[in-house]
Amino acid sequence: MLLMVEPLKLALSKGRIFQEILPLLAIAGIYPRDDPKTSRKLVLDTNQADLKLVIIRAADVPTYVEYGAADFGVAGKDVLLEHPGNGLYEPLDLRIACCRMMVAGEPEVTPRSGRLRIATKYVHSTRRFYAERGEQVEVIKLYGSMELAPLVGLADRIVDLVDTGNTLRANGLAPLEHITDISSRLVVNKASMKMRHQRIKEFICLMAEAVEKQH
Ligand code: PRT
Ligand code: MG
Repeated sequence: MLLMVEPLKLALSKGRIFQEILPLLAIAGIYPRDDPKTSRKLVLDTNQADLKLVIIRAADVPTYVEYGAADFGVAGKDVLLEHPGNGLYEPLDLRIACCRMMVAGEPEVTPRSGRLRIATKYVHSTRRFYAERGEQVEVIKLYGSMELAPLVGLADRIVDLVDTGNTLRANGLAPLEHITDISSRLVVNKASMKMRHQRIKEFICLMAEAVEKQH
């Protein structure tokens, strides 16, 4: 009798993480059968019968993996820092989708006196950064377009991800302080790691080799 094993599910976001993981997967001999840019499918088959890709929002990856809806996933460190707790293993830095988390603002403007107001999607990282410096700030949660906040007087500063710096420059903002370097990490569900140890270990090793080959 053939024993059917559930395929492993790897959670990925479309966009830059999907684009940048493709070459690593290819080095590991893994090829998706569909492209999420052109397909509306959220579960993609690969050339390996026991591996499927599930396509979800970047910020949802840790949740899917923590609850075991995906066995493992790829998430930016920025996203993981906003998802505290120890519900996940983080065995590998994939060194893709790299950027920096930074404080930015209008270069010539001295902020109002009193508490600095910081607009960001990264509330947890921002609070921690200023708390470590013993500085009292007011953090305003936004879901996107942070660059607008200083221009319309919503905030004195923003905390955002910076790659080329073009987005800041285009809005008359400049990077002011470096908080941390960001790259994407492989995260693994704790139960899956135990139950499907052999197969997941093998995948982690293949990906680790691929990361080395790419650098
Ligand atoms: O799908 P959705 O838009 O909701 O999710 P998402 O925006 O988080 O996805 P995506 O694909 O944009 O980002 C996924 C991951 O890529 C992030 O979680 C980061 O870990 C990583 N990454 C790397 C970046 C950048 N570089 C980056 N530059 N994510 C976002 N940006 C944005 C940044 O927020 C700013 O708006 O790009 C702009 C700055 O880029 P430069 O080149 O102009 O400096
Ligand atoms: Mg985006």
